[in-house]
Order: sequence, then structure tokens, then C-alpha cells
Amino acid sequence: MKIGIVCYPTFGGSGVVATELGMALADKGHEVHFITYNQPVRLDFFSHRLHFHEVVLEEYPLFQYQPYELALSSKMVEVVQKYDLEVLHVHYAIPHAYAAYMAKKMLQDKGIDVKVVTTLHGTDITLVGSHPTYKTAVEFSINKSDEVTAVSNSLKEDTLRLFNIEKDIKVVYNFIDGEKYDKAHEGECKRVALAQPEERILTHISNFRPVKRTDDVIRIFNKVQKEIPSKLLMVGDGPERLKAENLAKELEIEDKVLFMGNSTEVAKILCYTDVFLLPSETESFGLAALEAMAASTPVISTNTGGLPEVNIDGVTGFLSELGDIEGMANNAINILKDEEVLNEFKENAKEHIKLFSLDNILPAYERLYKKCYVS
Ligand code: GMT
Repeated sequence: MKIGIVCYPTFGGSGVVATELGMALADKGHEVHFITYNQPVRLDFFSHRLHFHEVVLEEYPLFQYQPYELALSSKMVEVVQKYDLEVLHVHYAIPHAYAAYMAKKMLQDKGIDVKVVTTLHGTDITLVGSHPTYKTAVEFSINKSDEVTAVSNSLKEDTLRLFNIEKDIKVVYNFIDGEKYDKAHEGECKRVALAQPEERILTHISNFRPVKRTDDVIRIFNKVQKEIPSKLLMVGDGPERLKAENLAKELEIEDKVLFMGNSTEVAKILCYTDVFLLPSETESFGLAALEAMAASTPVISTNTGGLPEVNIDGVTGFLSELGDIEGMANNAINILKDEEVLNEFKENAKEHIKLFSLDNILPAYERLYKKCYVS
């Protein structure tokens, strides 16, 4: 098929999922066109069936805010027409689903029928989308999509609770290419550059927004390092980073906490990691947790949102109540202090990701694209 993918091209989970999906679809023989304001960070152009179309914003002094939706929907119309796209798969409702609806209407006017599949990722529903500023438009564009998916049962329930939804929402879990993480283990391991041989490595990866509770990460680690020689890798960047850095200084553990910024080498970093920390206030899915498990890393997380669908308590890691720093630290210590226990959790984590394999998830999206044309 000929598929247009619209996403945020950044380090966020929705952009990563959209990019990996597009590359996998191209590998399977589909023609894929990314339509976004920058080349997605994880996009590599090894397939000739992958295309990227940049949405260019014109600056004009009258605008206090650039009308991105207008530029995006115009670009969608142009690309659908030029390449005969059959489906526009938009990731993250705001403003992508709304812009896709406008594109669809403009194309209908020209006698062209393009189908719109919207995938809800989390904050587009739970944090931003349900805010009164956006709610009307988000609800409208979800209801007007040809097919709607959510990345977990938890997110589906949240969407039905927060909006007046007339469409059936299908749950299609995020997926992971386990092999990529196996390969990261094959090369030279630079673990030695990050920690002493006797030290354990704990890692957190996020966009450092308040919802990620990065201060909790530091406080959990502070308790762990008192019991077990260890280092903490803080990967990513965002508004809470400085606060987390200051907290590490205040707790006098700054020499044990490495702030690494955004990275495209997530698989390599995870291959050195013993335990992954994700104490989020909410997570519709927790792609970072799944990536950690793909690298055989147990996950210590909260039990919020879709996390219990991904991280299985007592099997792939442990779940705790939001803010239970003591509980999460103890869980990490219990895993880390015993080599045998650690290895068991590592094996369980790697085994569990099979449920989220590309082979399982990709056909679900392909069926959905086809279904648009029969329903
Ligand atoms: O977590 C973020 O703030 C980024 C956000 C995004 O849209 O990129 O992540 C959301 O989508 C990811 C991919 O489906 C999920 O794995 C994350 O759990 C979800 N984040 C939240 O629900 C907070």
C-alpha cells in the first residue's frame, strides 16, 4: 500500500513508534511517506521505499503563533495527490488528527478518497487533549477518523472516560525489534567508561517532563547506592533536568549520576544497564520500559496507566504506587543484590517482549489499513 505517516519527529515515544512502524512497513514492501517538520530522529533511509516530506513554516510578522496545522494539511493534500497515497496514519491526535481531517475534506473536494487512521499515544489524551482548550477539536477529529487505535487498554479506557467517543477504539500495543538490542550486545561494550566493574548501572530515559518524576528517580537511586555500589545514567533532556541535577548535588551523589542528554544510542546504553527506573505519574504504555526489557533489563516502575500491561510485577520487574520511593528503591536493591535473581529477571524481561514483537503488531496495522476500504 501507499501510506503517509504523520508524527512528531523528536525523541518522544510516539515519534519513535511512528518511525519504526514506517521503516518496518517499507521493509515489507509498502511505500511510506513521512510528512513532518523535520526528519524523524530514528529514521534511516536504507529502504528506497521511504520518503520524507518536510512541512515548511513561513514566518510572517503578523503571526504570534505559526499556523502549523494549515501548513501540515496543505502538505498532506500535496503528497497524497502526487504519490496516490491510500492511507494517512497520524500519530498523536494534536494537531495531526485535526489536520488530517482537513486534508481529507480538501481531497474529497477534488474527488480523492484518502483514509485516516489515528493512533492515540497518551499525553494527547490524558494531559493535553482533554484540556478545555483542545477538547472539542480533539474529540471531533477522533470521531471523524476512519480508524482509531490506542497503544494500551488503559489509554482506551482513559479516552472513553474523558471524551464522548462514537468510534470503536482498537488497542494495538507498541512494538519492539528485539534483534536490534541483541546486536547492541555484540559490539565492543564501553561499560567500563561509565562504571567500575563492581558497580551496578541503573538507567532512566525520558523527556524530563514533570510527568516522568525525575526527582523520584534521583531519590530512588540515592537509597540504592547506599546499599549497592552503583551509577545512575540519566538519558534525555527536558524542563526538569536542571532540578534533577541540583537534587543530585544536594544529596551529594553528583559523581555517581551521569546526565547524558538526548541520545540516538539507546540500545547501546541499555546494554550496559542492570535496572531501569520509570517512576512516572502516568504512562499510557511506557515504550522506554519495553526498550529496556528488549535489552534484558528489569524495570522498576509505578503501576500507573498502561505500565502494568507492559511491566509484569514480580516477573519482568516490579510495580509500586506513585511516589513510593522507599518501595521502588527496595525492589531495585532486591533485584540487584543477588546475581541469580538479577539474571532471572533479565531472562523474564527478554522473554516477555515477544508479546510485543514486530511480527505480532505489524499485521494488525496492515489489517486496519485494509479495513478502512471495506467498512
Ligand atoms: O512520554 C511522553 O511524554 C512522550 C509521549 C509521546 O507522545 O511521545 O509518550 C507517550 O507515547 C508513548 C508511545 O506510545 C508511550 O510509550 C508513553 O507512555 C506516552 N507517554 C505518556 O503517556 C506520558
